[in-house]
Amino acid sequence: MPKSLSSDVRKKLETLRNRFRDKTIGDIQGLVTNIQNASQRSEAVNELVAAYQLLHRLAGSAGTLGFTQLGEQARKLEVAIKPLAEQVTEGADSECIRLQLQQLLDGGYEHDISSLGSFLGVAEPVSAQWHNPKRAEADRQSVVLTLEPDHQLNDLIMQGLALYGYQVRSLSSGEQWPDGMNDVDLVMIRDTLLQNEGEIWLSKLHSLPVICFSSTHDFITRYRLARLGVDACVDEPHDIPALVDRVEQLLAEGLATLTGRVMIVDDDKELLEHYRLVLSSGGLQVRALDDPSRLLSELADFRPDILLMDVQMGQYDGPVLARMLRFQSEWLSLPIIFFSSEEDRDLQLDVLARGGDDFVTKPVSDQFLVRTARIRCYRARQLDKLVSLDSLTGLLKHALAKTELNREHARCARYGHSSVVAMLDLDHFKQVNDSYGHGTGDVVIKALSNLLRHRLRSTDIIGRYGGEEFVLVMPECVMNEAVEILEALCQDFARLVFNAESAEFSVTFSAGVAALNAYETGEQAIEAADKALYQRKRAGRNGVTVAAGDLS
Ligand code: GH3
Ligand code: MG
Repeated sequence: MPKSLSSDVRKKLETLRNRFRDKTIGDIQGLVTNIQNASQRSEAVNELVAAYQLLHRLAGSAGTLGFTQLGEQARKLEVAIKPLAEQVTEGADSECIRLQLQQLLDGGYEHDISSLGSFLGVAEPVSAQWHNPKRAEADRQSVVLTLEPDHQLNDLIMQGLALYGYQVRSLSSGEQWPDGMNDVDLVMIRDTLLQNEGEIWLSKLHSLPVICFSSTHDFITRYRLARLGVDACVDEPHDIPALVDRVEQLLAEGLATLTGRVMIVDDDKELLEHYRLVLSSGGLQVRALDDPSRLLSELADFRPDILLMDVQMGQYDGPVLARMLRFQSEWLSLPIIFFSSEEDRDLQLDVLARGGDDFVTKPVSDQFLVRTARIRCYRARQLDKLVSLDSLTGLLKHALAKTELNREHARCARYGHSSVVAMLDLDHFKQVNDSYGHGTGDVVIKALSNLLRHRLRSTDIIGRYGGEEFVLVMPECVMNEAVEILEALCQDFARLVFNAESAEFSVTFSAGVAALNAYETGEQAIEAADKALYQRKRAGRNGVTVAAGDLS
């Protein structure tokens, strides 16, 4: 749903704008003096450099802060004076520069400079809006709305989804979209309901993800559904594990494209604060830094998805900082995007060659800033995931799960809290593969990982340890609690019905648990949980066993 800026953010943006206006009035007075001095005395021509730098800064920042006309005029004046400022830095003859300036001023530049301040009276209203589609907050039960005319099928879907911890609501066809449905996260709808009046229906769904139940495969129908905004088509909604898999993907994607961690570095304090406000109100986590010399320590502390940086920051040069960051392998893949008012494409390419990834040309509109940051954060995390997440289940890969486990072990030692580690393994899984094929086996593995992801806390660590073996770390959790949670999961997983070759079957899993904090190393805790798991296997599977050392 398009969401306007909250009045609090709007007020802050207005305050910033006023601060910029006040400061710029003084800056422009200084600019006029600089130009006058340079035009009157050849010893003062070096003041042209300060004048050029100010115009360059205004051209980059004024538009972003709402003074588009001022920014455009400053750009025009900047371009005109640039050759003279360059002559000054190259040490050309002062008197010759002074005469050229005089000529420029006589040709109308003097009038333009003195009337620059009048553009401070023309600002766009603070009214940026950006799309903030609904997002399921972490740890809140996701709400799914179903519109399926077949009552029996609808009941089956509702019960199946409830097992995974979704809250499910239903609406029958013809029923109006009731008030108070603002918490719905995803909609499932039968294709027949999308005929004729269906278009009106979908318009009510705003930007919610939509799964359509449809067994029609022809191009025209599918194209029409895609045009209506349907995100996924499912043939057989009674296959609950497959359906949940789709739901999980869509919800995770929706959430992921809206969140991200952005670090911004700019020495212009107003501009920096403006970027920070805009990005945070767009739902991103932001760390703003006006002192580039703290870049390395802040990066290590904040670990952003992307880094946005100005090209010129006082004594520091953005591209040089980018190159310096690449000295450390840890930051080799961090996307670095420069804010630049440079229109010189060659210079931009040069900067890219020195370690940057892309440019955003100043002035940057609020909407563009939020959208570009979201997309780039999402892409960056997708790439990161390819490296660290298991492709079948989306869970942490073995090595990363172990690293996280060791980190939690260290935290337990430092803060003295209790955490639990669990090893899980599917029971008689070889038989599943042998009877129904490897593909069906994969569906079962995915179903268990979805169940775990959905039912455990977002702070829990879930890894695919081996083929059909999983590792869990439950931080700040006592043993009784962990056993209770895992036993409930065992029972619910056993109730899931899988479909293959017109046969229905169920699968169970076993778990072994150990108190992470009770062992000297994370490795020893894993071994203890693994032993407990095999005790469980011998004791009849489908349940949870606590490591022997932890029972006392
Ligand atoms: P137990 O209850 O004692 O754990 O018996 P089990 O049959 O589950 O154990 P076993 O270790 O004999 O078999 C595990 C099977 O899991 C063998 C292997 O082919 C299968 N497997 C491992 N990784 C995957 C995978 O990614 N997909 C599929 N479909 N099967 C896998
Ligand atoms: Mg097994």
